[in-house]
Amino acid sequence: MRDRPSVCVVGLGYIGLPTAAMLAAVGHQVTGVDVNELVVTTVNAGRVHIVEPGLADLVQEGVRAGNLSATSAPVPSDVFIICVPTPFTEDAGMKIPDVSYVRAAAQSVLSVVKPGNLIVIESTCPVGTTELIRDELSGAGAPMDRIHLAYCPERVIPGRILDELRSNDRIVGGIDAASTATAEAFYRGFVAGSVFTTTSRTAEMVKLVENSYRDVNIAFANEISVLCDHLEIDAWEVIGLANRHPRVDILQPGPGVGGHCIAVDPWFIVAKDPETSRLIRVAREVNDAKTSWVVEQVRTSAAQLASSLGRPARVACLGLAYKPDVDDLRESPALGVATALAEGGLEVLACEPHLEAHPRFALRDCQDAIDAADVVVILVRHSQFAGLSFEGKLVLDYCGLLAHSPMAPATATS
Ligand code: SAJ
Repeated sequence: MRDRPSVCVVGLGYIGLPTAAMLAAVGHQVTGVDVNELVVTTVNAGRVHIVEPGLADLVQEGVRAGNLSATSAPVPSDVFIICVPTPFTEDAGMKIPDVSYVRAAAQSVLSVVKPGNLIVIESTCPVGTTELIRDELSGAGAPMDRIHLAYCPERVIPGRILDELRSNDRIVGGIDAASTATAEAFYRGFVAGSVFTTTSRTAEMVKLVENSYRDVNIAFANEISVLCDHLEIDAWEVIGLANRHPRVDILQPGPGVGGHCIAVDPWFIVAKDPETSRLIRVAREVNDAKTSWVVEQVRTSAAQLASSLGRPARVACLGLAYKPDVDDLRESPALGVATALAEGGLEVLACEPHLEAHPRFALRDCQDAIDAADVVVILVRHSQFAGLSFEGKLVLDYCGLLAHSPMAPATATS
């Protein structure tokens, strides 16, 4: 393969577009493919349809330099990277992964892929998907003994995607040794971190294990927070002090776990082997239950306040995004809380500094929302919320914005 192979990125979403723009910036000729015509037109105009620091400039520069363009079907290239979503269907309380987009993306490459080319799947997939794709492409007549196919999970965190695309270590697992070696050489061309090689099945499992690990650890923090509430102890103080132990590092409680990764990927393990993945499943349930618990707490406080005010309490919800300092609402527990409160009949004054507008809520300036509210519910620890005044308000802080951190050196006694 050439030094800077041409690349076709299938799927221009949260991962695909930054990947395409970054590869164009380091000198690859990149074509992005998306089924959504609006996305194709937007990218070809040098603009972006998602918010990610640095992305707008990189896309604009790639298009201007002629290294990046978008189209609605794959074009002949040396490398094809599949970055389409893996949605899920619900069945008996379980989320079952749906790899139909990955399969369709692989089939769409068939008409242009040639011997010696490399196809990489980066979408999160249940174990065995890369082998399934090999069998399907082979069944459709592709010479899979001469086409390289590998799985290389994306590991980037929204908010720092462009940095992490190059700095993170990568795991590459081919369907055979030649595929692994070809994919390894490709990633080594632009990754500053290490590139580790393994089988496709192992690489698929590594991705699911990483996100399940984080989910289980957040569940522990969320369980501690509810326990502390029952015991009338400050959970933030407990966690901060426990974390002063050299081998303890508890994560932060919150109103639940959102985003399209950590709240979803653990189910890809559970769906494969429910009997054996009990801890992973319970963690999912604990994190989902935390959102309902927050809703109930706010409702109870609002009802108590209403009886003393003699009118319904107004509730300000600070933050709708799934985590701090992003505009992303996918699977957002904060949005879930605000929606449940509004659906339950409460007047919700919503504030989300990262969004101009929201279809359900008339977004307010944060300080205005606080001033007009009786109860203030802090749901996301956005940096913009530092410095707001909550004087005279009942504040329910579910993400530790106002917590006194025992982590600060000034409070340590040894
Ligand atoms: N959260 C907490 N407490 C914490 C940390 C996070 O409640 O201490 C919540 C967040 O508020 C959010 C959710 O968890 O609602 C997930 O946020 P996150 O920052 O942990 O992760 P994501 O979903 O933005 O990105 C994760 C990352 N995975 C890991 O850290 C193992 C990222 O590296 C993956 O690339 C990404 O999933 C993905 O695409 O799979």
